[in-house]
Amino acid sequence: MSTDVDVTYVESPAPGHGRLRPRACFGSDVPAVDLDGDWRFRLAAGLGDLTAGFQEPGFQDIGWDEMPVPAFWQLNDYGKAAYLNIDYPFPVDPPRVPDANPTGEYRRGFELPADFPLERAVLRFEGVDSCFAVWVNGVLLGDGKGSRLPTEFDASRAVRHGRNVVAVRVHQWSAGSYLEDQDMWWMSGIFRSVRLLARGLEDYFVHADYDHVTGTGTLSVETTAPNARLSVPELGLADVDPAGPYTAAVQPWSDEAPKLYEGELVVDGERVPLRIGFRRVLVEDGQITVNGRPILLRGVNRHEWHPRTGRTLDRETMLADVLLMKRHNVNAVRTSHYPPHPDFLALCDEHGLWVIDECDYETHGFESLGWAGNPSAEPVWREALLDRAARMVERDKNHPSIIMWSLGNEAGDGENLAAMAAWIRGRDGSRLIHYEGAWRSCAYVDVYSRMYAGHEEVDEIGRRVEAATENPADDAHRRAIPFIQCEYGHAMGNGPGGLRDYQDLFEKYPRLAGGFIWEWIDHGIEQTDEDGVTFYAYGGDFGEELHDSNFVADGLIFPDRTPSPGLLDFKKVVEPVHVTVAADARTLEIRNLHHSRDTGYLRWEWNLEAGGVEIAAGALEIEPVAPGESRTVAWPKEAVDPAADAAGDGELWLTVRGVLAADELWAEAGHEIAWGQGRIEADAGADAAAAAARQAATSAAARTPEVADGVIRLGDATFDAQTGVLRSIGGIDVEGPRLDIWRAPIDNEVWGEHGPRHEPLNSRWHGAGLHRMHHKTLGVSVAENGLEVRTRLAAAAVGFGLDVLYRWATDEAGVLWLDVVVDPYGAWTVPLPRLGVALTLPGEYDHVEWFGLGPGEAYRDAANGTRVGRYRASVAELQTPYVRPQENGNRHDVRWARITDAAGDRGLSVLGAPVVDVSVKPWSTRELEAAKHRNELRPDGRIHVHLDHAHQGVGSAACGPLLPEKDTLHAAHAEFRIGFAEIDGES
Ligand code: IPT
Repeated sequence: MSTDVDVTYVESPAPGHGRLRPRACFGSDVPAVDLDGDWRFRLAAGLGDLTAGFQEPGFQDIGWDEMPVPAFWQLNDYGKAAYLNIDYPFPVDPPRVPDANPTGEYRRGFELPADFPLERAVLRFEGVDSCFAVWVNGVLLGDGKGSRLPTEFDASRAVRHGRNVVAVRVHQWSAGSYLEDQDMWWMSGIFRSVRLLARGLEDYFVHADYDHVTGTGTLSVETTAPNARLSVPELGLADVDPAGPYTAAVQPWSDEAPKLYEGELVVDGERVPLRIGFRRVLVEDGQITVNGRPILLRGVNRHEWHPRTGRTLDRETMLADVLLMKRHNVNAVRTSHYPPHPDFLALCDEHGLWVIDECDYETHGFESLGWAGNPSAEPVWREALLDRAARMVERDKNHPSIIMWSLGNEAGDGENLAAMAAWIRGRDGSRLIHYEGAWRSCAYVDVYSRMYAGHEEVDEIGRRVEAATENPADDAHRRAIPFIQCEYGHAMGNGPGGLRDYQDLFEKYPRLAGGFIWEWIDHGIEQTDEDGVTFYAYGGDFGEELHDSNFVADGLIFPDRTPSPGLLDFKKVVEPVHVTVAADARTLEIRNLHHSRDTGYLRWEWNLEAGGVEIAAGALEIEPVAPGESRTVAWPKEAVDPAADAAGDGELWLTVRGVLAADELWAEAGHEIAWGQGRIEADAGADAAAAAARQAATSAAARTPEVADGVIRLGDATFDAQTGVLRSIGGIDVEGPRLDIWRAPIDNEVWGEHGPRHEPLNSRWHGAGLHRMHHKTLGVSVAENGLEVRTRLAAAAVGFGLDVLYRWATDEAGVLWLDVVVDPYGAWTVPLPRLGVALTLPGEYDHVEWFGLGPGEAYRDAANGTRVGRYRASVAELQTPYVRPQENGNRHDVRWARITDAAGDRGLSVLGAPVVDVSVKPWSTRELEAAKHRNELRPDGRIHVHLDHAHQGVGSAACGPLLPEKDTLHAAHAEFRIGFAEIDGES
């Protein structure tokens, strides 16, 4: 017990005590001592359990455990991470927090060399979650809050040469927690670096403007030191007064050409390196312009995440994010929902990404209270909020990549937000102000920002015909400013779908400046099961009292940073250069959507494939296309006039790819940026002849079924005479195919539209029994030209279902053709998850080769990242390991597939007529649906093959609009055909 300790700061709305005023984060050669590494640690259960005198240098911490800094204690054997999206994990009774307030007591010794200037000692914390107090050698320096913001204390009166002891008390919960209700794991500790440094130059502010009309840059560096000198060799500035202003012809900074001028400030012998980017950000004619040209944000929302270290990231991980973004045509990041580690911003400056830097502020849990008591509107919180805004702006103001300051996320509305905006405007007029929660009036923001608006609404906004706001003055302002979707395309699990439709709108209407996918990465926590198999934990896995399950896993990349199919889809959708391969005109159109880069950095390659086999390839010389321009060129002559015999080998496809001609900082030469594909139709006569031949082959059934011993034989296939279900094809034992309409529901179907307005599809489907349909055989009839099986498919307790007719016939080539005719009966009230047939094969047929879209999974509304070709993969490789198992791995528009053994010479051949969706799994839909984590899925010894006529789209309804009608699969009359043949290498 330690009643002598003053802990009133914990529940005080005040942002801290004893702190130095905020300033820029910058490197310098002042003496500094890195305090990262192992600290002594004890976790107290609450304020009643603190260790008296732990801050004293002589305190005996022998026997205390060790805790790494930077790190979260919940990821280092103390306490448990907890995931909640919107709700607070404690009673909403601000500023009070629970008695059970785990408090980390940290201690470490460090040496200060004899030449360290003690009078200038500053102790700097880059991030401590959520509240802390600091002592050096037993002297209290102060306390702080604002987890993702830096805090500095003057340590001069406490430090000495030789050995020192720093002690930090970190509280899991504090008044500050009310301001940090972001949708993420609650975790605590000193999670960013700690340093003791000698204060030198206090602060500087680079003003580097660019006039695109004259090509002139204007530089002025404000500093807190009157005697500071500036050098920027490339601009011919040597040892000059930083204030300037200096003008020079410069190359501007942009996401595409992130030109940085290296410079240096020198003050009293201290050297501070500068990286200067010249640019001008404005709203002009209702558009966001940079350097005089409109920008289109092809963005992602990025939380800081690593599956082992949480929001503690090393530079390598930050660089991995930047490189992955750049390589997938992402050009913008919103740092949802807090300022990231400062190194990330430096990487954005260097590699070129537009950044919305967001303040560490969210109070979403007040929404369920009707926003009563919301800190955004309560005077008692104003100081804390202004403090947060200032600490973000001061820390990050010298990064050219930042084009907007965001006040925070989901914090309702109120005077304090307007005050933050006003303060920021006064301090830095060179950037725009963003806050989505102000969308109803947009009174104090520069962009009209929304989240998850559906396509129709975005279209209305693009046309400036959206519904008016209450106040006419606000309405006039809002109608005049650009629009962004700060969140859209919720990337939870399988999906998002419908991105192309959004991008078409963004590219169509000048007012629409693009958007940011929610979100970049799944925040799964890496775990290993008893068998040593890795999986990712999500909400509820740590026994939380309240949690939001796997809503924390909704990124474009998996926790280990493997791109999900969603990222590949997005990469194609947001290509900065559109390549249209027009088959009718035999032309190629190159449309450059870049902000300022011409296409001269791309090398153009083409290839021609027949049935997925390359028959010609080459390079194309295309004159650079200026930004905003298009150019149409002729096809390569080999494609205009393909070899006469080529057409016989299947569909002819011309693929044209724009790849990096030379290495860039973020990718090597050859990296693909844009591509287009066009089918070369064989001449009409040949097509007609081929169609006629196919017709003749399938209608002229070569064989008549024979019935004997409870078995029907048709060619080399056998069927169960009772049920009419196929049992074998040649030597392959099969079960099915039978009609199948069920798929393991995806997250967008489990969660439905955010909020209570719609019952999620999954519960409607379960209510209708779609996951437990029964087959009823109505009749099996053998005719001269084949077999006909009539069945009904329906669930217990309901009066609706599907009439299914299977017609089997063989052709002269020995192909077994199945025609399926489906007719719904009764009153259907739900769409179908899928419509196709399912069968199983022996486990040895665990490889698939196909001709169709690939190489990755694709669904009707999320197929942009795939192209027509011939592909091969093992069944294991065909699975997409979503954090929560669900429908995945579909290959779309498949013309033919061969499901074979590893050698590829025995198995089943499947023919689309003309196409079929194919997914092949080592487990059943039932197992896939039941599994909560990927490690729970184990192959069951059979190969489960799904051949679908159609799938319901994937959409993004987990947090977004319902699936559009055009992507919905209704129960309706349908007919489709699939061919089967045995592949037997020996025959
Ligand atoms: C929106 C949040 O801003 C974001 O942090 C995240 O929670 C996302 O939803 C869902 O994953 S808020 C939502 C109520 C629209």
